[in-house]
Amino acid sequence: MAAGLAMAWLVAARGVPGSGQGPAGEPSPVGAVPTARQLAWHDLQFYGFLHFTVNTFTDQEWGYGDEPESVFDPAALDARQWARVARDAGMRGLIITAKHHDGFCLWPSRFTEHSVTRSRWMDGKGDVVGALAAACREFGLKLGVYLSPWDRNHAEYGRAAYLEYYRKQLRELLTDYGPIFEVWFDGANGGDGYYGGARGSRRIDRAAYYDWANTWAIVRALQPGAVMFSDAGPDVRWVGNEKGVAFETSWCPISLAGVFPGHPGYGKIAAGRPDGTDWVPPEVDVSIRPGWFYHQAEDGRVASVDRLVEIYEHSIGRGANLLLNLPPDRRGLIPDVDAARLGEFARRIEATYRTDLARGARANADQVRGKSPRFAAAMTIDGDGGTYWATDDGVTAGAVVLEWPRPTAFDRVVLQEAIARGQRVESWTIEIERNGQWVRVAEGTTIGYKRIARVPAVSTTRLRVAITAARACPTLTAIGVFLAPDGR
Ligand code: FUL
Repeated sequence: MAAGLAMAWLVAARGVPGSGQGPAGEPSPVGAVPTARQLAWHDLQFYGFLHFTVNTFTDQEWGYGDEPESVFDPAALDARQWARVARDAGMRGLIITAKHHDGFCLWPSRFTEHSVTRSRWMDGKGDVVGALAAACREFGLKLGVYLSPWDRNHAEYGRAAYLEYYRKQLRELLTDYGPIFEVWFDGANGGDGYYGGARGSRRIDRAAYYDWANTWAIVRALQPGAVMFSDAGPDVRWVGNEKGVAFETSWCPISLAGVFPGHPGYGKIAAGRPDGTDWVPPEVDVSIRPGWFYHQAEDGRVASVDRLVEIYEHSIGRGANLLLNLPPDRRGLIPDVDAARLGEFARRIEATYRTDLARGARANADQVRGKSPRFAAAMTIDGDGGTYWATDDGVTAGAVVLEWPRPTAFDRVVLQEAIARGQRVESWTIEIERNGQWVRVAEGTTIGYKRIARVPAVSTTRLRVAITAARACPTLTAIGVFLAPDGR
């Protein structure tokens, strides 16, 4: 398939201009809109990363590619423990480094011997990807794979033969392990490596060498439900940092023409833009420890519960998905301290978001699309992600007021747009009524799939969410109101 053709077929669907269905019909989509597979991905919100390979045993972050297979020797590897820890934390899936930059394969690939097959683990008969796939099935999690394009072990890296090898490995992973929800294409390339003994530096043309359009086509053919992650999407994009923070103003649309994984100017476009041509939402990848791989020296530096809550609110709370890394240790287990910390974090999140106080309120709006009950303010508090409040075409500001029979205390307000119609809201405010006056307690810019607004702990009978600017008539599918039990 010609690269251009493949590109056109792969990019996210665009909005259909001018398909207005009248004032009481759904608003026309605005700009780029998500595909069905992207909508399903947005709903996942939170899933885990597993960085595990020879590096775990050599104490490296980037293996050079000359590590003997025998170093990979976990004494008690238990993929069920990984899945249990992830599921208990509310994660919906796990993505594993099937192959990191060092080239060592965690599954018995038919195309190389540089894999678990030559390790001591299970006398060379083990398959980490297979064990994880089985554990994910058992624990109701989705499975994703990271297959590093950069391979510091392979003799042909930088030449055409390596690309063939890479694609064969990809086909293997996408054929042998059941449904894959996300394929992670990393953009890193540091140049030097072992390269089959040549030991040197190999430069590649990042824009051309990997011929991404035709690699992506393999994923579409073998796993049509999977999203692909890279700096250039085509389905999910990098947020631009590894610190656990999405942009305060964050647009799912972005213009990706000419962008490729590892693009040097990526930082400048990472926030997206309202008029971006492609719907490619951001994913926040961050580790629970300083490193991506396990290092004993970092056992005392596991993120605190407060830090994890901050990451959650700065990623999921800014319209992105959160990919939190939990590196297994040399035993082949998620370390006890990480598992315990994650559990505490999950209990905090659960306690905060268990009870949506908006459900006990009445909702009214100053603007309702076509004055139709289908788009009434009540749609924001009905617990149904398929219904939403909207205004008439051409009306780009409006407010929903929630009213409780008794004073209600809260410290977080969650807003969600009906993103299937495109990302529309440009700014919003949150006010509470105090002594007959509206007092502003929060304001912000974009919403997207979800925005978590922290507000000073307040008690009131009336809360007003105002959309103050939007690219077209705004939509809100949910307004949630919550109180953290311990005030944090
Ligand atoms: C980076 C890699 O170089 C790191 O080792 C890690 O895998 C991270 C998630 O992506 O680009």
